[in-house]
Amino acid sequence: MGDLLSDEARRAALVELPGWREADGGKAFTRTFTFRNFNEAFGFMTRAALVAEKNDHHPDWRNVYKTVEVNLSTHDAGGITARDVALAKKMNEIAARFGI
Ligand code: H2B
Repeated sequence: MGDLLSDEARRAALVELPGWREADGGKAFTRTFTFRNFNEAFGFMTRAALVAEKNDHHPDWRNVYKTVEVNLSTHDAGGITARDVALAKKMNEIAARFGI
């Protein structure tokens, strides 16, 4: 599953992850994406879901109309690992295709 990132490693990772911040006392990374409409929000989720399934690493997320609130953590490890950083990066790339 990979090792939990140190406080310092999490801070360094967040510098490379615009829009993301810590949540749950440092056990999760969170970002709320706001799209133009529901169609784009769900399009983002569809693409992100395929990446998540391919890597067997899945987001906790909530969609309300055109917003998608994402919380990432590695459940098996009890916090943030490199796998969460990788998924967050990928989600930012996917969102960028929607101009976010
Ligand atoms: N996703 C996340 N975010 N954390 C996990 O620990 C996790 C997962 N574990 N997806 C995976 C699936 C595990 O349950 C399977 C059996 O590999």
